[in-house]
Amino acid sequence: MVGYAFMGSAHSQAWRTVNRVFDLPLHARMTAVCGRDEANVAAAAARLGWEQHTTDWRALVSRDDIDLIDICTPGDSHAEIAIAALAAGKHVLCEKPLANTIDEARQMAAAAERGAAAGVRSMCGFNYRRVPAVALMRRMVADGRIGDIRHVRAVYLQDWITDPQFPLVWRLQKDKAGSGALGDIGAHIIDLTQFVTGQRITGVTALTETFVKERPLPQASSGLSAAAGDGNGTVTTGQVTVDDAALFLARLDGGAIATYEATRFATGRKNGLRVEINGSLGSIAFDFERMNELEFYDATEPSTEQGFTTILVTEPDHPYLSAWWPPGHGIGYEHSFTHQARDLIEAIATGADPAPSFTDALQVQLVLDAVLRSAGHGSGWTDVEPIFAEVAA
Ligand code: SOE
Repeated sequence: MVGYAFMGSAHSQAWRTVNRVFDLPLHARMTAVCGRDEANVAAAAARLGWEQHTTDWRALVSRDDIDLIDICTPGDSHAEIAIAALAAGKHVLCEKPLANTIDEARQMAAAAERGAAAGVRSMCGFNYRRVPAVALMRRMVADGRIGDIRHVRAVYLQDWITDPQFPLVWRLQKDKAGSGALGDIGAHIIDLTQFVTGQRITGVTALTETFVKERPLPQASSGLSAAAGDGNGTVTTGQVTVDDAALFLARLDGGAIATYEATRFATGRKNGLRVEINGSLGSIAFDFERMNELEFYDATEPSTEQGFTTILVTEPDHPYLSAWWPPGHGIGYEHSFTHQARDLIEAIATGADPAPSFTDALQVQLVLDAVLRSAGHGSGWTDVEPIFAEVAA
């Protein structure tokens, strides 16, 4: 694994757990973790359960006893690491968003296609697909339970940078993160809604905003709880180069229309990911803050009995859940990463191509790009570029 901060911890938890919960044909061995700072990566290896540590990711990629590279770094290093790993014949799991630019994402998707032809698997880490209620939502939509989809309404609301004194961490720097709320959390709701509906976004009209344009530099390049200043009382500031919030309307290729909102300024909302889909025969809604539940409205029921039903998604017949606790006991955020590891291991073992592929993640990147282009041109209608240039010709 390369990187060991928030996502690295979540992935490590998954690798530690996956074979203890799921019966799989392959066993995950946590061989080595990589980070730039020797002392910190050594401590992380001990804390997270990795056998060895290194400060050189290239050393991991060239080792014969490593089969899979898990990339949990900021977006500016995804492409280089993933392409080198795939070329060396390693399977790759890469955190979202896939890359910082479309060019990089295209190169990664091409490397993944070449890898697939040689039996090398790659997957992008859109973990919310693996929440059982979301997987059930997709199954019910595919089974026609809500009929033809008309509306998709998706929000992802956080508030961890509302304080203007919160420091300029890497997620607020375009060269490191590619974009702000849009790529970090907007990418999740783009992927999730496309996954659930089976429809893809074709065009958008968008608005972005950066409310706080300058922030104190952080003590260290860290994550969601960094401190400002140099530790000696001196605080210098830097420019925020990404969006704090991104809103857009979209059309999907199956005829649905959609609204999306991704913001880090929704005061009081910590990880408010909510998606509602309205169809000709019913509606279905998911709220991450109640992640063991799904709301379902069945318009084919007698009018006297219609109403939103809350499905408690904890039954063994629900996706992933036969491996966990008895009905009603519930699961949490980290389980989505364990399910992600499960699905990837199974794909590697069976020789299947896992989803979301790098090409799927490239398509999300193309939507992000369309949003930024629209926002940069007075919110004008902007088509999402096709994945394959020749398809457009
Ligand atoms: C920060 O906004 C963050 O950690 C994202 O990077 C993750 O993808 C999301 O799951 C939670 O919030």
